[in-house]
Amino acid sequence: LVRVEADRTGTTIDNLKRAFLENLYYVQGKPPALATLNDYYMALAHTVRDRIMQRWNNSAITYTENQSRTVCYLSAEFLMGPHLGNNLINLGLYEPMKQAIDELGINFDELIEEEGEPGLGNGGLGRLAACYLDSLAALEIPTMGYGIRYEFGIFKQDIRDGWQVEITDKWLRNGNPWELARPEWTVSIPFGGHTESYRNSQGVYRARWVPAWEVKGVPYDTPTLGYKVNTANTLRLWKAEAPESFDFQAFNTGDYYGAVNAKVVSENITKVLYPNDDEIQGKVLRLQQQFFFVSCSLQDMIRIMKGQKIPMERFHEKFAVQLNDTHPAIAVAELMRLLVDQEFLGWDEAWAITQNTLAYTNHTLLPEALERWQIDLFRDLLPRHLEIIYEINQRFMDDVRVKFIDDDARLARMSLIDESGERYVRMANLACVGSHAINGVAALHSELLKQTVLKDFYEYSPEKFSNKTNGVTPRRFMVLSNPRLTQLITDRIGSGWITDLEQLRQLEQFIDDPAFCQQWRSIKQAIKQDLADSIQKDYGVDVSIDSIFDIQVKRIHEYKRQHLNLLHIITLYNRIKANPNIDITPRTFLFGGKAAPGYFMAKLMIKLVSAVSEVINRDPDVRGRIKVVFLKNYNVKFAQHVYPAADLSEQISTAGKEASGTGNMKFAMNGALTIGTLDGANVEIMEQAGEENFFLFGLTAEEVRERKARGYDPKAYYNANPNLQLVIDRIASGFFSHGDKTLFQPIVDNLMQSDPYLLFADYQSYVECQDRVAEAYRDQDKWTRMSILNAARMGMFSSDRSIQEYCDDIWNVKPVTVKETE
Ligand code: 26W
Repeated sequence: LVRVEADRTGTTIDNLKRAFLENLYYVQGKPPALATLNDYYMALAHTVRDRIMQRWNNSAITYTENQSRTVCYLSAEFLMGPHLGNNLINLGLYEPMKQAIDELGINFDELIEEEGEPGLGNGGLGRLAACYLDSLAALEIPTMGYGIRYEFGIFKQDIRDGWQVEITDKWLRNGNPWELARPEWTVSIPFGGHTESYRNSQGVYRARWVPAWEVKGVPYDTPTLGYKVNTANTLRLWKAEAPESFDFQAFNTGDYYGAVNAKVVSENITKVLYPNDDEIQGKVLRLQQQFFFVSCSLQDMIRIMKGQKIPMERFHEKFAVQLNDTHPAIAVAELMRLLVDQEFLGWDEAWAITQNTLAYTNHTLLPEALERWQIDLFRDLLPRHLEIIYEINQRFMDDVRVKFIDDDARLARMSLIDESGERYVRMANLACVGSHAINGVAALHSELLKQTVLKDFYEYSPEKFSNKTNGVTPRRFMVLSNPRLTQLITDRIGSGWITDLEQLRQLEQFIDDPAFCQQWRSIKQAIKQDLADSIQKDYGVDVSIDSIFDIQVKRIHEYKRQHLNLLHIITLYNRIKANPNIDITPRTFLFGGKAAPGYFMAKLMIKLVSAVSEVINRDPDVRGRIKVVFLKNYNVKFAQHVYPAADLSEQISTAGKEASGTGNMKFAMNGALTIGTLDGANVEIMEQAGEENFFLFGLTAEEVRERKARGYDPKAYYNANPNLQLVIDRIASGFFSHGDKTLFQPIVDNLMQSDPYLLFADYQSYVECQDRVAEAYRDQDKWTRMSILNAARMGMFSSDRSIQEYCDDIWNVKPVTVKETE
């Protein structure tokens, strides 16, 4: 047993102060007189990290000794957000640490704000992975998160002249105090080449992959703490490095530049996150990334099995591997290769293990986002995997043929290979066939999956399908980001809600308590003031906290319909222009979100928000009653300031398009009301909150389908609706673009000619609903009651509930308590 001095891990205020100063001196190498803000941040981070280590080591020892069944969450993205505050919350040290730092005369909140974030994800899918790691640790489930350590994460967004500009995200520039490299567990990843068959010593034919090149995968580990438990799990991210032998070989033959080039090519694999969360691009580098991290992770699991002397036949008993969308779906073929070619298991046994190990979560219905790889590209990179996929497919097609006799069309649709034109490997089909469980991420989405993109697979194996409605962690998105509300709630109902969010229902008893309602309201106002101050500082725009804070923050997408929001804003503006003395409920419209760099329409939508804001914010007729601001570089860190400040949450995607949404949940649990369509998890949010506490508008998914089948004509809506006409004509006339009629023409033309996301069909319903919002806000007492009821009824959207369902229904895994030493 190692004894560690109080200075290293003690938690009294004096221990913390001394530890902080020591870390400043010995880790940063600075006396206070020379320390920068970043030095202070780093010293604080190390002080926190020292207090994590014992939990991390004890967890590792416990899991090893008990050979614990372990969840492996495979995800190409983990959008973790800043670690410092979250770790302090989970350690239960936030308040003491704040006191210690403040007593040293250093502003603690400034140090929290100093931390950047590892932007290793695009949006919903990556953030969900991070929430799930938090809940897995809170529930004491042995877990490994496996992913990619991108050198550059999602780009930093600047806005210049109203346009998005992308800046490289050098998140590792100042060092990363939260990770430890583990070079001793480096693995080797083969690529390219060809396959051969050979006879083993018993004379049995086996396949062998003779790769053309290889790269090294080096693991970097970050601890993920559970809330006030001793569990510290691991997020293991892989960095690609050139194998040294490569350099030496080439160097010895005199090809120095060839050697350097090989190094560059290898290390490129984990250079940058693909910033798309919509369309697939079919780039070989992305397939390299996917195979790289999947192979690293599966080889790591095999190493762990061997270390614990567990026979390979029991792989599925040791590990439950979740595929976060199809990005890691190559795991189906790679696990087969490792078990058959490397561990010499028979095909049938390996296949049973593979299916029992893997499970697949689908996150999107958009057909353009379904991953597929050109056969030639796939074969060049992964020749052995293509053979394995053909073998899986042949057996699978035989099974389908038996179950659905004489149905060639079905066979063609279900085949792992798309042969309708140019040939492709279909990753969703591969994931379905290789998994024992398949799930969608909200009730509606899971139903639509069964009726549309995965229909054939549902009919073939209905028992594999289930729904797991998404959730978010209340530790980061309430306790950390909204301390004032947390305090108020805890004062009334105790702190049990933090790990059992259903307990928020106890707040319902206070909706008629005027003191409580007053406190609830003044907290919201105070938070709005903080955001208003930062908007004034960063954008020079004055916003009133008595206006409705009406917020839409999420990736910019046509299906998410930020431009429908704009149509409403312009409608209000037109009303003011027609009648400057009109009585209007003041509103502050806030937008935030990144557009994929190659997504022209999304970038033009950002420009339109900026253009509209410029006109409206300075038109004297408006008299400040409506304001529009595009908040640049929306990320997790900024999100934490945004959700608590919202009055109204915009969740206005075309019904049937948003798989779930998770921002919708973060808003509602912080007391925002939602204006939304019956899409994704909005359906369940409304069910929970009660229809009377939710602003519903728009066509249902079913109606959208019918409308399109019947032949949708946006012009008919335009011709029939003078207000809509006025809005569209304003944009088309160049009113928002200094007279330039061409600038926004692509948006206008798109809406007038096809309107694929049915903005025009939903316009009237949306505007009328917004009028109800404006009316409701005038009755502040009523609004506050609705706000409290929303928060009180969001218990089911804790990621603890989601994870419990995954544990029970898919992973079959139980908590393992980690004991405290000393
Ligand atoms: C290959 C390009 C690509 C990249 C990422 C295609 C698709 C994706 C993701 C699946 C997109 C994504 O983040 N989906 C979101 O997942 C969230 C978590 O389940 C849901 O809440 C969102 O509704 C869904 O859009």
